[in-house]
Amino acid sequence: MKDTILLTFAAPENVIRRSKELFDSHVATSEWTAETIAAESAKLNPKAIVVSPRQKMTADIIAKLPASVKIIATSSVGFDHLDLPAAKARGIVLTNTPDVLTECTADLAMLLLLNACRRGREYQHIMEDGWGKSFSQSEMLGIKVSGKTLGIYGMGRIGQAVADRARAFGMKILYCNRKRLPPDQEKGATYFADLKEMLPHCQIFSLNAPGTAETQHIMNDETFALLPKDAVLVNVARGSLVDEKALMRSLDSKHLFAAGLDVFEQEPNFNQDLLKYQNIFMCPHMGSATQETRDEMGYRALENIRRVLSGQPAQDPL
Ligand code: 8YV
Repeated sequence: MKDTILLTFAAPENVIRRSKELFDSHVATSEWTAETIAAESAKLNPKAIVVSPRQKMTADIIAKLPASVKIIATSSVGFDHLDLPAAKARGIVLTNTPDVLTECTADLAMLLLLNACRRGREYQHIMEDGWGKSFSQSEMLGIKVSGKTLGIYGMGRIGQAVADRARAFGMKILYCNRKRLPPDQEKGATYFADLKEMLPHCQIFSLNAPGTAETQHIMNDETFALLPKDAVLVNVARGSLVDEKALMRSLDSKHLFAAGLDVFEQEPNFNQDLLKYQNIFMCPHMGSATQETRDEMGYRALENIRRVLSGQPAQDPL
């Protein structure tokens, strides 16, 4: 008999197909709330639950899960929505999906970087309004990307993939990370142990660290002020890293030139004041949103479940 699992959000077709091949898989047609996950689990007694970052698996929710649940597999690399100690206390294995989304998330960081520097949002609006007026050689100018100094906060897989792409644009790479990387991963980038020492050198600054208590509002009034004038901020990590009110103040004072954001303090109901800033290029948390990557993420979550339910160690334990 196949093990019962819950797929608690509208997963890609290929992932649903694979889940049904492997398991007695109950699939949500739209994203369940965490409360619905607890209620459906109490009814169906699944052995595994697949979740996504918008479903906050707090200690309260985890306490409501039936004893049948052996693993919660998040289809994401980030795991700030999972209460690790609460799951551990109940003997529930938690897993994530690293590696498979590295490239697409780094691609999206470049999309944000280029659009923020080159005024993509404003150009798009001009075209949508019919253009109709020539611009002089001194109007609507952006920031040259090639040759700029890019600072990366969080030089894990995604940070390194952003650095690889930026090198192709002739950018100089600085990074701040808990640990200095070995030379084959550092690839000539300059290490800073202290973010505050790195910020004054970052013409473009990319956030690539996880959302934790330590990184909460790492970008605030003080740290924005440390960036050089006309710096550009890129965030594909977590909205919690940026104090959005401080970001707006920095844009208001014309200290920051622009920002590219894929993630927000509140999602999906983000602070609408951000929309007033034509120099913020925004995406609705789409870093991993390609057909190929979303399939790979789902497969990886299912593989973690398959291993754990067959008595093997998970591939990606948290
Ligand atoms: C989400 C993400 O998984 O992996 C992460 O940490 O934030 C994304 O890849 C994706 O938005 C689906 O919810």
